[in-house]
Amino acid sequence: VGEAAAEPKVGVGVVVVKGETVLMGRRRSSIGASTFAVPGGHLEFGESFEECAAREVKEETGLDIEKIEFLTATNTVFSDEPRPAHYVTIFIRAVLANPQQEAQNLEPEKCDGWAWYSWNDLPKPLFRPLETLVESGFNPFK
Ligand code: 8DG
Ligand code: MG
Ligand code: MG
Repeated sequence: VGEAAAEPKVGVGVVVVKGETVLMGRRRSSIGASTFAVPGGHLEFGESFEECAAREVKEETGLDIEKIEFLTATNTVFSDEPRPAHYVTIFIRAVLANPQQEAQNLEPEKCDGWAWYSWNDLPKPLFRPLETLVESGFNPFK
């Protein structure tokens, strides 16, 4: 079957921090549809994690980020999806280059809209890689 040739892919998830909050939006994309995720996307050939993070955040929200740093990685097999997938997610933390800048929903076919959420009061359900990150006790504010 088609899945026999499938390979794990690398996703980059960007935890953009503003004050005590992080930027999240409800996904419309096929994998994890209607779950809340941080901005991010596929690592492109030749790209650093930091370049991918800045590019995806810009493409999806228009925001410029800085202080881009590696947080941790998660390993997620989406076996229940219509098209099974396996992602290694590189989680990155960053802050806004300009804290006054507003997030725009630049890919409305992929996301319902962006909002800032407190880490202690995250929207549900979370996209699975993010849920794994939260359940591990990880806190981007510590
Ligand atoms: P791209 O083609 O623009 O690179 O990707 P995209 O259209 O932005 O797709 P995406 O679904 O936002 O990201 C690509 C994959 O990255 C997604 O299908 C699964 C993986 N991914 C994770 N964790 C995270 C996460 O926390 N946020 C985002 N946005 N994607 C993630 O494994
Ligand atoms: Mg994306
Ligand atoms: Mg994208």
